[in-house]
Amino acid sequence: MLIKTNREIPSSEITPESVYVSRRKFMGQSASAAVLAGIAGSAYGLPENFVSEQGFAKGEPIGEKITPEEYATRYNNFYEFGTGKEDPSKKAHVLTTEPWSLEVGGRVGKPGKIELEDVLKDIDLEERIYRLRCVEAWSMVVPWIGFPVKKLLERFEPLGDAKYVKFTTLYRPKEMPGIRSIFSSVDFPYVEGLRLDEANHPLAIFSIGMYGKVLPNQNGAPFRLVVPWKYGFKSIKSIVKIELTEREPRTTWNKSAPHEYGFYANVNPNVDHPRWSQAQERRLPTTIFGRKIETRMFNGYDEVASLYEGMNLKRKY
Ligand SMILES: Nc1nc2c(c(=O)[nH]1)N[C@H]1C(S)=C(S)[C@@H](COP(=O)(O)O)O[C@H]1N2
Ligand SMILES: [Mo]
Repeated sequence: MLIKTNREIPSSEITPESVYVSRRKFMGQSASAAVLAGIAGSAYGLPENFVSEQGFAKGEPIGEKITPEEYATRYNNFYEFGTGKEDPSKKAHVLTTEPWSLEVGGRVGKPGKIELEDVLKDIDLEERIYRLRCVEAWSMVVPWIGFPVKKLLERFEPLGDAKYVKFTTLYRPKEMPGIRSIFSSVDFPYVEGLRLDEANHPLAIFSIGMYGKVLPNQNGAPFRLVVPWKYGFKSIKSIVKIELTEREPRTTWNKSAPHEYGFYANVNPNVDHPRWSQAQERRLPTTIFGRKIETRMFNGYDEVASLYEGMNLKRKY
């Protein structure tokens, strides 16, 4: 579903049922990434501004305004660099993101290590405009660049008994001051998880870029998850390890405060966080005095509802 709308239209005049996801394949064939990989001085095989260089305008027509890049890249959660919203943009530049290898193991037929550059050589990248809503009730609309999670997992041949996927972030205290800090409230390495069928849903992507460029470090370079129907903390950044498991993995936020952060963490206006309501959100850019908008079930991505049929989402929060 791809509807062209005038980006100048204020979001208030657009029906909420209009497009909330749009996709664009900006690289025609799988060979295109390999072609780009030849460009010298580029990040993991891709040049800076690679979308623009491919001749595509930034941003896709969408029923909601795209959050200005400076907000999406300066107001972040990335506890490895500190707990303040501006810590990641101030401190994450020291992170070395090249080379970057990924380890994939657990219940797969072909476990192994793969260089990110090699992953990108034969995968089609797409731009997807997704809302991301933080559990702290702010949200943003970002043009992500990436590819479906399923595309990577299938290469490693998941076994029949694999039910969950566990993702782990890089643990490198030398470059991550938040790990060294005594004030951190969570354990490292940061771990997240999805049920395998959630990970395989076409809306779940690995992202390597945003706003037409490779990901800034503060947004999870070089390689992060984006699961648009779940609270932001599920979208784990700077992933180095992926394991398929039979059992539900223990996750960072669930371990640190189990009754505040469940494993599922689906955006759900009907289930409050124990300390605040989840019925509304503030769209960046905004202030605490800014206008609130209604939060939608599954962040508006209704097509995932069938994944949870028959489940009590108040208990499985
Ligand atoms: N490794 C890691 N991933 C993380 C986090 C983190 O602290 N560490 N924070 C999460 C939270 S709470 C949110 S809301 C999103 C924020 O993504 P953004 O900074 O790109 O907006 O990243 C998620 N991924
Ligand atoms: Mo968050």
